Amino acid sequence: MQRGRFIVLEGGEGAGKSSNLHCLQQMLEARGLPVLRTREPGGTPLGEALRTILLDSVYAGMELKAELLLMFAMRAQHVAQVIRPALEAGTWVVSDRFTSSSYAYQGGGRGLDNAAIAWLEHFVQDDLRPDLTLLFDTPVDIGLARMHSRGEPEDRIEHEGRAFFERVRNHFLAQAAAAPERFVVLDAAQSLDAVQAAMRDAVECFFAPLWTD
Ligand code: T5A
Repeated sequence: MQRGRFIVLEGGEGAGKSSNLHCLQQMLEARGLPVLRTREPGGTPLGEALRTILLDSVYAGMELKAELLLMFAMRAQHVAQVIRPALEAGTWVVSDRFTSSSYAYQGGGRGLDNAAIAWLEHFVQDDLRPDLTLLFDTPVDIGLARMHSRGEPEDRIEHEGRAFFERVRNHFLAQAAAAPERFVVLDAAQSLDAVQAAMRDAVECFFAPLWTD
């Protein structure tokens, strides 16, 4: 049986990842592929419980290293319980965020050491990496305006200032520039229809060698 493929949607707040996830799932299913949709923080009962803690403003003073370790505790469960078994069973996994978010938020945003994040990545994932990361990139102001237009209370991380989200955005773009063979950057400031069309083209193009075999 052929191993499934692992696609991750990344980007800053309000970039439109969740809005595009369903469209990606439908596109893959239309090709007859089994698809599992998941998210981080979350993805398992333990991960969803940790998500509640990570995003709860009650923990506003959370130590930065505690935040990073909770992200990787959540991920260890997600990888072992959900992602790796699905891929091994031939299922395609599409995830709203994964380890690039830890590099961008805890590394770029918080200023934690990249080498520590890389060590945790290897410890938790061994050689598991996304086959393709779709980076939904928007100017910070647009993302924050979309986020605020939903009228929901800000969570602990959304409460950060503009400079934090600029660092996050720049770190995502730097990751994509450093690994163009597994990142595609999408201009997510366009209309949702235009973003979805660009995403479909990017995915078709990336997996064309696999699909024409
Ligand atoms: N985090 C996560 C870390 O710090 N480290 C980690 O390792 C991980 C995994 C997760 C938080 O955790 C942090 C990052 C986050 O701060 P979350 O609630 O999952 O929290 O946060 P987000 O993933 O940012 O979720 P958002 O819902 O804020 O962003 P999305 O999913 O990118 O945006 P979406 O699709 O919900 O869209 C937002 C709004 O914009 C509209 C939508 O309708 C919606 O109202 N919209 C558009 N409007 C116009 N044009 C478009 N093209 C649009 N696309 C979407």
